[in-house]
Amino acid sequence: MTSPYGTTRTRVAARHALIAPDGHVKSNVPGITGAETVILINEAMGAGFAQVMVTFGRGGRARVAEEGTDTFGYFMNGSATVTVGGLKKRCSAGHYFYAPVGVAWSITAPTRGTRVMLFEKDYEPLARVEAPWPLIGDSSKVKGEPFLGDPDARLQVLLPDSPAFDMAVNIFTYKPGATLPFVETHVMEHGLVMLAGQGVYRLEDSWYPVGAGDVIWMAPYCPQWFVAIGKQPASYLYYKDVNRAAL
Ligand code: UGY
Ligand code: MN
Repeated sequence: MTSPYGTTRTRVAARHALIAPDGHVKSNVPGITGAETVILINEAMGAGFAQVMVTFGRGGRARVAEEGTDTFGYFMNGSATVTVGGLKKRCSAGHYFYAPVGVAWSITAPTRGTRVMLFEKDYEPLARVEAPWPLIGDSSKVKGEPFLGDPDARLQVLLPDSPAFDMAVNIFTYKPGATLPFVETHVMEHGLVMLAGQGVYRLEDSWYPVGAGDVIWMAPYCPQWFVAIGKQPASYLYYKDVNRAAL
């Protein structure tokens, strides 16, 4: 889309980034064919993980052999068949999968326009802790719990809260006017996509209007806060590195 005078809401700063959909440029990624793939966040930005959006054409597919990363995929729309290790399921909007390090996964037979958001991380094993296991789930079956006691800001935790898992992926849904209760500053890193609604995100010392389709990177210790605005609830899907030692 052309914007007059070369304007965009996109901003890439040293410790955070807002990537608006108008600036997307696709990449060819090994293992993914018949799709438009956009690498939204990765090490080149300064991040410790990758966030990749794949939009499939008819006949498109993703086939990834065993890799050194763990991969989480979330269906934003459309439908396709997912295999992870020995699991297989026809997935549609709101379904998700997790492929641990060393487990092959695939997405095949997508309807045209099927969009999947991937988060990839180099897995950090822990001595004497079991390996994480493959999963295919449905976010509509995951209960939203009040965040720090606020029933207007609800959190759905999509992956098991087990030391085996070194990443969390959650959905946060806010009623209009609800906020993160304080400006968070923490060691965990985030990659985020707005799924619905709108609001204002504070990242470090800047405030950004955001809406569906916007992607945000927050480096470790990036001060962060959100308020939902408008008449509809706002929700976002986000990644977080978890469960590992300080040193
Ligand atoms: O899990 C989190 O750190 C979450 N409360 N952060 C966020 O929504 N920016
Ligand atoms: Mn946070």
